[in-house]
Amino acid sequence: MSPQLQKYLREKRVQVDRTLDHVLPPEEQEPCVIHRSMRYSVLAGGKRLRPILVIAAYQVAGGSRDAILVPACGLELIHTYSLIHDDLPCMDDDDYRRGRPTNHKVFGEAMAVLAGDAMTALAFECLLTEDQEDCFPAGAQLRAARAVARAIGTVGLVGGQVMDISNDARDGRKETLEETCARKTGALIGTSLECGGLLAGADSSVLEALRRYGRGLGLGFQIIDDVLNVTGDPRQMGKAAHSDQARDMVTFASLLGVEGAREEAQRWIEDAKSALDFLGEVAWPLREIADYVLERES
Ligand code: GRG
Repeated sequence: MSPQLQKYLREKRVQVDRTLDHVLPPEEQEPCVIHRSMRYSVLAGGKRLRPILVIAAYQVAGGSRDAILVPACGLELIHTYSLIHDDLPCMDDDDYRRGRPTNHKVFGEAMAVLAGDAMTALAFECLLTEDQEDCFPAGAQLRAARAVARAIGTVGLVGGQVMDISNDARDGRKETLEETCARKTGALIGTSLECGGLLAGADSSVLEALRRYGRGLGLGFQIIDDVLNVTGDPRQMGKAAHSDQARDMVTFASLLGVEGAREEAQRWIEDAKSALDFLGEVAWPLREIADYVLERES
C-alpha cells in the first residue's frame, strides 16, 4: 500500500471511529445492555471499508463537507449488523470476530439479534440525519436511504445470505457463486459508492462509473475473503480461518483453487479500476483502494 493511501485510510478511520462513538447511544443509557452490545461490536475495529468508500466516492464526485461522516457511518452500522447476525449459531456459528468473542458469545443470542435490529434503525437515522446547512442536494438523502434499503433486502444481503446458507453454489457453476457474492458482499460495497455519489450530487455518468467500480470491487473483495479463509492468519484477520472448508462450502478458492481465485479477483479489480478511467487523477483513492483489496491480508 502506498504511503499516500496509508495516510488517507488512517485519517478516514479516525474520523469514522469518532463519528461512530458519537452516534451510538452511550453505555449508561437505559436499557444499558443493548447499548453495551452495540458498542462492543461496532467499536471493536474493522477496516471501515464501507464508510471510507462512501467518503471517497463523495469526494471523487466533488463533495467536500464533513457532514458526509454521519451517513457514511450508517453503512458501517449496517455492515456490523450483518456480521453480528452472520456469526449467530443459526447462521455461520462463529466464535471470533474482529479479534474478540462474537457478540452472541458475550451478550447472548437474543441481545445479538436485537443489537443488529437496533443498528439498522440507527443506520437509517444516520442516512436521513437532519441536513442543517443544506450540505446535500435536495432529495439526495432519500435516494441514498432507498438504495441502502434495497441493498439489504432480498435482492442484496438477505438474498445473498439465503443463497449462501443454502449453499446454492453446490451446483458448481461460477455464475451461481458470483450471484451469491454480488448480493451478500457486493451489494453493500456498491451501495456505499452509490451513496457517496448521490450525496455529492453526481451526474448519471459518474454514478454509473461508481456502480461498475463497486461491482468489480465487491466481487474482488469477496474472492480475496475466500482466499484468506484458506491462506490467512486468524490472528491478523481477527476471525477463524478454514471455516468454509469445515462447513463444506463452495467458494471461489474451492472452485478455482487459490491461484485461480486470485487471478479471478485480479480480473474484477482491473475491471473496477477501468470504470474510473474518465474521472482522471481525482479518483486516485478509489484506484488505490482497489489495489489494496487485492493485496490485503486481513
Ligand atoms: C440485512 C444487514 C442484513 C443482514 C442479514 C446475515 C446477513 C443477512 C448477511 C451476511 C452478509 C455477510 C456477513 C457477508 C460477508 C461480507 C464480508 C466479506 C465481510 C467481512 O468484511 P470486512 O473484511 O470486515 O470488511 P471488517 O471487520 O474489517 O469490517
